[in-house]
Amino acid sequence: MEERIKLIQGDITTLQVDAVVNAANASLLGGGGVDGAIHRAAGPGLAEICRLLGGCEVGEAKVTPGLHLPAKYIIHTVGPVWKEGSNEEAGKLANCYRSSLEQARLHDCKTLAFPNISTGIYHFPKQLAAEIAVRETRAFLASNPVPETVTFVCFDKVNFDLYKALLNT
Ligand code: AR6
Repeated sequence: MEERIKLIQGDITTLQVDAVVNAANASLLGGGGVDGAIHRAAGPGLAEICRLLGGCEVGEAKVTPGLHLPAKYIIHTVGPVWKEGSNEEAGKLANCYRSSLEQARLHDCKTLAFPNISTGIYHFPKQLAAEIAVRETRAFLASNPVPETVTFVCFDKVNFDLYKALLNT
């Protein structure tokens, strides 16, 4: 595998990295899935901070402190809801990865971890989502020294095996 890309199966809230990415919704006020897990682990102060951010557009990313997480920052991005591909979902998901990587760079986050954005409650097809995540991350790392390493954190075995194949591990 490329030295700067890592793959693990597990819970993103436990990672000791400079920033974890949250698969949020446009309100940024919390929800289920990884968003719920991150809010629970970070503590109630996270919702208070998020309330001041005024939401977030699909494909964009906003940064908060990690609060009680081991991670220093949380980069909240909003993935697209899958609607049979008719709504430019692929381009919007690519924007999530690019925006999050750019926020990590701007905050000098040397280590960054991504969940599999949009592949849970938002039903984006896992294979296509993994291809977009790996392609956008490789492209960004090829032209930027920070982040130094990106970890894809897969919660489920299906996603883990898809990433494993794409990353040739
Ligand atoms: N660590 C890492 N990955 C996780 C964790 C965890 N603790 N928990 C779930 N996943 P989802 P979405 C995986 O549904 O599809 C929320 O309500 C999960 O297995 O969390 O982008 C938001 O507020 C899946 O592979 O996010 C939005 O309303 C991936 O994280 C909506 O869900 C993403 O699944 C966003 O939906």
